[in-house]
Amino acid sequence: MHELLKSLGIAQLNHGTSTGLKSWSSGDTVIDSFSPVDAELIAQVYQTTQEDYELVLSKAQNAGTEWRNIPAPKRGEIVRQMGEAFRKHKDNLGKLVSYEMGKSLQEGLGEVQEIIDICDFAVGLSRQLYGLTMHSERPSHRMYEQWHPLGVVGIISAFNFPVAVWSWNAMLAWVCGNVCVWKPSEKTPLTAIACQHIISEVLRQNHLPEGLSSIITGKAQVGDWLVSDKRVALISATGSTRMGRAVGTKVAERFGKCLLELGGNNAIIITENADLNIAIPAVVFGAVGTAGQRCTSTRRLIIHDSIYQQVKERLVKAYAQLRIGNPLDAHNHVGPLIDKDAVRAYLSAAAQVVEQGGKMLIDAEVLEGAGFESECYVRPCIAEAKPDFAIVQHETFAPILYLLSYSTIDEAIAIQNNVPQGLSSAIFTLNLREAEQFLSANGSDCGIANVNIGTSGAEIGGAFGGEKETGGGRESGSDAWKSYMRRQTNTINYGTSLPLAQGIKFDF
Ligand code: UN1
Repeated sequence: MHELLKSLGIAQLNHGTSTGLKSWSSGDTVIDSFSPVDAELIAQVYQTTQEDYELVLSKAQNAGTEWRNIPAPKRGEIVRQMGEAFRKHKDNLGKLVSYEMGKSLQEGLGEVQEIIDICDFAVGLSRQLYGLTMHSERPSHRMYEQWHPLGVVGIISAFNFPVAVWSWNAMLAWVCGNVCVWKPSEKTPLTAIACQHIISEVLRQNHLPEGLSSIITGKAQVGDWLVSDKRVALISATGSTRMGRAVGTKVAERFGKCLLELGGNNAIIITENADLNIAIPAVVFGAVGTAGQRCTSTRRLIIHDSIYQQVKERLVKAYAQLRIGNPLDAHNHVGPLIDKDAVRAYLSAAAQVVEQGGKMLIDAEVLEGAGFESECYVRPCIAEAKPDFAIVQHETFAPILYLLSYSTIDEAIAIQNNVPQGLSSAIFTLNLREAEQFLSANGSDCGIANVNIGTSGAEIGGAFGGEKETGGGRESGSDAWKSYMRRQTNTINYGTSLPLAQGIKFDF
């Protein structure tokens, strides 16, 4: 591990050895980063003090003035170099993501691939920050709109995608001419520091100010400084609905901009016309992949009653084949939960579904013994439930799948929509009418609606986010870049008179 950290520019702080991280802080309080894989203390990271925070913000503001004057395609060139740097570090960073967060190595590498892909996307975008031109109603007038940088963008990210979600925000924010201050989850600070090292190297080589990219580390208090700070034009926050509600309210109070990507309670509808040979693997991947800790994880399965029994049996059989264990071993399908709090939430949800009248088909269990010393490895479980159970309405960040049944497609769609969250949804059907109804205005109310693919694993090219308690924000592809810029409408009079709009006369 020491070698891996060193290759990413991180010097270990534990066991009294010296610091490579001191530059991020002058304080004494440290955050421990434990791996859920084997309970090892990977390293300790200094927590940002208020003094550090002030320094970070003033450096960010200064860097912002310089950066916004560099033409967007030139900013794109810097982001291109960042993408190259991430290509170079893909293996080591992917491994660190897997070890610090506990997701499979393949998924850790996949996250770094998302960074590389969004860099490529952002490079192209840097020549496509288009505004529209409108026809003025007045003679000899031209009207158009342009997009300007916002200034400082604050990024708050969650432990489950410790690097990819940051990059969706940061790479777009940078080509749009902003500077970024990143507060990563206190559960995964090292992967963030590794990214910062990779970015700062590129900035140094291009003689750009380090304030273009900063990290602040710590718990909610540190995030609160960022959220309440009028100098931060946009807060992009990923995490729980509870966190998003607090952040959204504070940012709204100061009329800042907010991009929220919060909880999901994602469902797959399996109709009687589904191809079960693709539906079953999609459900299993969606429900147990990343140990059920994606915001897009499949939590509810809405099954037509004519095939309910068959789907249930096939799922129980598939779950029996799952291998739970060290995520760095490619042989395993399911790694650990992030920490023991997450294990407690998993056990509590499993108990609640039974209390509320549900039936466990595969019981909740915390695995013990060799290889499971971290006490974070849990058995993915399946419960039969009813759509309106309080626990089914709630997002539990763990591999618990609720089976629900329906008899008409209208009922299935109503069940899918009848939760507070609105991130991702899917239908498995070979029937055109069912598929189109699901995608229509009367269909799924989610930000993501898929046909014959599962709820998780979105590509970077589409806008990512959802409705209702998911927060309404969109990140990553399509025109999500517009959230990182301010729109200005310009009207230019190149004539010799001053005609007023709406036919108003003002003679004197
Ligand atoms: C998240 O869990 O916050 O669609 C993001 C997916 C991933 C992103 C998930 N590409 O599952």
